[in-house]
Amino acid sequence: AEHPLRTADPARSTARSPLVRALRGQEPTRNPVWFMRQAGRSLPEYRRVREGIGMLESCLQPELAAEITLQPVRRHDVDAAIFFSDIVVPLRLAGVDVEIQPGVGPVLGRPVRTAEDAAALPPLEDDALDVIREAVTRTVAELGDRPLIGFAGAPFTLAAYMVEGRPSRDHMGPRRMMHGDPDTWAALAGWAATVSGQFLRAQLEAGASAAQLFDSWAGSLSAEDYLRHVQPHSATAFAHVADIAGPAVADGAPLLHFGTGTGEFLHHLRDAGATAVGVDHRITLAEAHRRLAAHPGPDGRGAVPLQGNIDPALLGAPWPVLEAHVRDVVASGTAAPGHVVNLAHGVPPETDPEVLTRVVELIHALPVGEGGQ
Ligand code: 1CP
Repeated sequence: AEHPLRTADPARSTARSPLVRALRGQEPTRNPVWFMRQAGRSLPEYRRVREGIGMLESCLQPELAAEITLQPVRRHDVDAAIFFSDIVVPLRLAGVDVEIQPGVGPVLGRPVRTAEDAAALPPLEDDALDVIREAVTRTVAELGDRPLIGFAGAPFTLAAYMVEGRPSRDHMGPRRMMHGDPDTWAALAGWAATVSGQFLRAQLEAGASAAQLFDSWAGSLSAEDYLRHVQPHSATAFAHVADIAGPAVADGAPLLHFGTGTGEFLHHLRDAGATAVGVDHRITLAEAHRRLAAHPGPDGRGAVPLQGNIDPALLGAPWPVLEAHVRDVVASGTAAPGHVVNLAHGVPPETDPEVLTRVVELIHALPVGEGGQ
């Protein structure tokens, strides 16, 4: 039976939005821009509504999650909302003991280190996702023509937290496991791919117009390890929505795929099943485009729309320095068949929100497809 909260309508007016048009390689009416981590600690209105409420608890209150999702849209006039949630929310909904500790990030009560640990991971029951469907439904009702971007953590990035038990720098645990105990790795990454795919599907079915898979830490892998041990699992996550979204569906919701430090294997991110690829600050968009075009995938796709890549470090620079950088990014993006302007990674918490508003105004004022001068 159809779930009452499954309200996705392929004819929704978000199809004409600058974000969706750019991601489909169509000319947008203005340069679309949004920011990873645009909701959150940089906003005083966020700090106010979050007072006394834990991070994961706030994600599981639909009214509050919807309000926080809308805050940066109201303030900055960005071209999309990103659903306020976290990559570990599906873990919590499955019953995994996970907490988000202030100033630290995700922490697991019982890290996954052995075959027994991986085998004991509980399934994510579909009903548990109703709280997510309700938050998405409330959010899209307020957004009108502006798209909501759903998201999930990719299997490697999720597994990085699950093996280490907390944030780490080198991700030695999961990298050691994929070589030393490949069966346990496959079980863990397979579980993560399934909950990630379920989380994506719930958001798209409830009305998100696009979705992004965050493989934030994939840059700690070699291209070979990514291709062999990680890409198949990320492809499984995307496969959960491949009938309603992504490159194989005409007018399907665009699927973005992003990781930091992944410039050496952007084509592998594309070939996991993404419509468009996010780029960090380490290479220009023109160079990312050149690399993708030079490495067509099994489905024949080479160049695809790009997202990025304003260096968050420049958000605190004097305005003329930041302005010149933003103009360069927009100009560089014209190489690609479509460009959604974003940061190269998340908004740093100490960012002055007025700077973000000014960056959005600048990007919207620049001619479409022309960038700089
Ligand atoms: O109390 C708080 O405000 C905690 C900070 C916070 C916030 C605002 C965390 C803890 N998560 C979030 C929300 C969040 N997380 C969003 C939605 C809002 C938005 O983008 O506007 C999204 C998309 C995420 C996704 C997320 N969580 C990623 C992928 C994106 C990225 O930045 O690379 C990752 C890696 C996480 C894990 C996580 N959750 C929180 C923190 C501080 C971290 C990173 C920890 C680390 O450094 O490893």
